[in-house]
Amino acid sequence: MVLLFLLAQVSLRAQTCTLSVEVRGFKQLEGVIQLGLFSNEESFLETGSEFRTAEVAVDSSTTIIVLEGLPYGQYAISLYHDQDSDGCIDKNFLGIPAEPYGISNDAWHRFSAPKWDEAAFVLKSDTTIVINLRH
Ligand SMILES: [Ca+2]
Repeated sequence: MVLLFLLAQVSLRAQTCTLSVEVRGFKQLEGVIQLGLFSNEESFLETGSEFRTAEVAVDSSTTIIVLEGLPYGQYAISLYHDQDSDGCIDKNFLGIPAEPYGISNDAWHRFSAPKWDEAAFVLKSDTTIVINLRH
């Protein structure tokens, strides 16, 4: 009985790891990085549907955001440099981001949002990814 209980404990505990996100391409060392981690296509880029969010001050040209305890799986990241720290991404009159932003795999289209398949990556061990900001 004890053994069965232990086996159940092991199998129920999801394997987790740490994801480090290195952000490059800052033009100004001020404000914060706002990061959204998404775990499926349906929620991708939907504000409020993030699997996890993070906010990190930008005070160095190399900014690394560490996300710990993530279950193995497929993820995609959207982030932006909130230069004025107002908690949202500023946009111009055309609705185009006026603050630098980045997507995992550096997925990008000139006139549309990137798709999940382009931005998604598989996480199954401690990993560091690099995202270059677009200006
Ligand atoms: Ca802003």
